[in-house]
Amino acid sequence: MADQTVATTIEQLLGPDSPTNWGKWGSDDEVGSLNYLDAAQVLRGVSAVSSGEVFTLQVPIGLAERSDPVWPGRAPAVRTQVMDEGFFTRGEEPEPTDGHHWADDKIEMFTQGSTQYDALAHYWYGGKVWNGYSADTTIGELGRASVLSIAERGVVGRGVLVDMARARGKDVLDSGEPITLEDLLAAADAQGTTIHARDILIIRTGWIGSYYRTDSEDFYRDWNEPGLIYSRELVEWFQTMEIPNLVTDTIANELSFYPGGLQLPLHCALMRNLGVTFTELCQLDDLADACAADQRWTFLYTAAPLKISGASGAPVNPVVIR
Ligand code: UVW
Repeated sequence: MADQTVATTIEQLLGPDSPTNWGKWGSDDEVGSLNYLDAAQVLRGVSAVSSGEVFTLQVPIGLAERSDPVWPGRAPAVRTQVMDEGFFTRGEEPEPTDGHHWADDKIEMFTQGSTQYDALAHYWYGGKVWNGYSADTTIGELGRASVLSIAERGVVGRGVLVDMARARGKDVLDSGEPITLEDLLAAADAQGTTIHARDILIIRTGWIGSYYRTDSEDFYRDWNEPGLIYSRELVEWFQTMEIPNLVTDTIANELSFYPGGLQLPLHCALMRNLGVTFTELCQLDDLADACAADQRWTFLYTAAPLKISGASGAPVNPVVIR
């Protein structure tokens, strides 16, 4: 009879021999599977461009009419106007003799409070982060595998979009709706898309698009984002396919919660163990519509998060060219 025991720790779920790429790119590596994106992959991405359409995947920061979507516990960005015409009108700023006026503003936000790259050392278990670095290297700032390394390198390659919402005939997947490896491959197949080795994998669930059509109370009720669900086969597939980057339109790129109290195990199995970079919270609806219209699901994907030293994540506005 199959073992029905429910894992209560990440270590139990993944097992002692979970696939890793630790050491594969040397003992100092901080960008993991992005190493797969060599010049040949850049050119393969460029060769997927045929119509010249451009799509930007970041959600807006600091919209006046709607606060930014964030993982519960994080606060939305606050943009503050620190200088504008009003300061002169109210006499709070001396009038410059040459007649110039100006505007300035500042932002307070979580580095993972918008469309973002996660640093490879963002999430861990067992006292070790990506490549085996000690979890102590995260104290105060990420001393190893911070987002700065990803930012300095940049990400360019062939992107492939799998539209799971469309495949299931929905505008948006339900709260807690899982995607298995089998589901992913079947949806790609139904689109007529082949996922090739070293493709940047982009999965649309419709989730973030739905945020802007739903009131906040409904959006966060019974919080459990839909997405990829952990299985050993899925992790082995990512490793064998040498997937460098997982991009989705959810806040955390995977099904949030599991029985036994587990949260986000793919952050551990893919990010910590394989060095797969995560791009989260993308707006994919317009891109998906364009892909569906002409049935071309591959393109050039380019991105570089902000260069924030020691950070566990950084905002990014990925650019796709079809
Ligand atoms: C969490 O860490 C909860 O999610 P993310 O990867 O979006 O930052």
